[in-house]
Amino acid sequence: MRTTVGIIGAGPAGLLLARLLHNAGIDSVVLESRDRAYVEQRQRAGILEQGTVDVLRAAGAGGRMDRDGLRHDGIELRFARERHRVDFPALTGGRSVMVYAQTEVCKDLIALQIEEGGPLLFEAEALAVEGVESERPRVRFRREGREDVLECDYVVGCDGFWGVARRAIPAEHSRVFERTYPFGWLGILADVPPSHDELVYARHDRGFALLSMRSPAVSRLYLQVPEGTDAGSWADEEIWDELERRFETADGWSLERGAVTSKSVTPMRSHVHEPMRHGRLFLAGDAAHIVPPTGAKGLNLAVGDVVTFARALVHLEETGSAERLDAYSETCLRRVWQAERFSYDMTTLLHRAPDAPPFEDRVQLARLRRIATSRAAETDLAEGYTGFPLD
Ligand code: FAS
Ligand code: PHB
Repeated sequence: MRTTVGIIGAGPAGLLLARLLHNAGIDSVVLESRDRAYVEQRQRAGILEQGTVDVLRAAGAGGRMDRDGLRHDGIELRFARERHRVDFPALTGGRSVMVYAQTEVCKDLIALQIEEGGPLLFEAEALAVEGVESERPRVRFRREGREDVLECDYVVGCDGFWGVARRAIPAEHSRVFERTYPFGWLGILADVPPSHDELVYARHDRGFALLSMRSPAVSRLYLQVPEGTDAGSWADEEIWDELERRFETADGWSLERGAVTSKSVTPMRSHVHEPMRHGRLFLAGDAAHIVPPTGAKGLNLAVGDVVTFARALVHLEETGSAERLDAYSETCLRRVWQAERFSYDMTTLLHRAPDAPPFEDRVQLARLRRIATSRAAETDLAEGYTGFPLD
């Protein structure tokens, strides 16, 4: 097989890249190791930044998002039984976010790809990326028990944290920056209308909690739990009891309970691989960087990377200049480190490390009170949350 851009992985990064290249008249082939049903039901992100919303609309993939997505103009911070709303448009000159699940973004992009785009091969596992320092990089992959080779001009690794692409960058050219956290998130989906009309981020002495949603009928909630927690070890009622404690307020707010339809634990880590490009191999999304989900940045960063790559390749096709492709890693890393910083700040602001000395608790509360009383601090959070501009 032969194509211009070989894309490994049909998560949001790979699918959106294929769409952007299709719209620019550039050939690509997407290899995805799992089947369609798995990719479309895998519960992950739920928040789209303004920039991501604009990109999906411009790519012709915004129809269902605009119909079913929920535009949110703020979030609520909760701490010491106090409530503080952060008004995004007022603080950022009109920016907001969209609650529209990653599963739905993937369904929309897969449907478009199958209808209009190039080949999207499910159950096609990339085994290795070769020849990245040559002009003809190849992806060796296995499908229906047979090995095959995809010859490309460029390979973009959109294969997530556990993918194969990153391994094709020689160790002597790689630098990894990592921070792990001694806790994870126990996440549930529940068939109950959300108990608040915007997301609620709660800092509590017993740990962090997040109220999010998937629709007016489906709630998505998260609890900070010790790292390595087995989701099955928490009974549903225990989860609701603990959520109620952590969302407690002075004004008697209450949490509606409902049937829990899924339960899973997500580990928390910050991870960046530099560079994000080696020869004809480019990394995008979780294949290059991971953020803890507290800042809702994961999916949005992946979108930023593939927009940068697509624009750079179009620039080469139109002008013959590879300057933007050559600046790909540097351009993306500037945005990645801002998102890493924001996600780290939100995580250390709202989670309680198991062995944290009481001094840390006081500092966390002081940081939260600063956000609640200082327009400058509140604006910094609102700008970070609604998203860093795509270059
Ligand atoms: P993805 O991991 O989404 O996609 C990579 C794709 O590559 C997968 O489909 C995989 O099957 C495929 N692949 C892997 N190896 C392959 C191979 N060898 N050959 C072919 N295909 C291969 N972000 C939030 O903002 N909020 C959240 O609540 C949130 N929850 C998360 C929960 C979990 C468990 C995880 C892991 C991430 C979560 N994130 C969340 C972050 C998430 O949204 C990611 O940032 C986003 O999925 C990144 O998209 P991609 O880079 O496309 O990678
Ligand atoms: C989600 O809805 O899944 C979600 C929302 C905000 C976050 C993380 C996850 O910060």
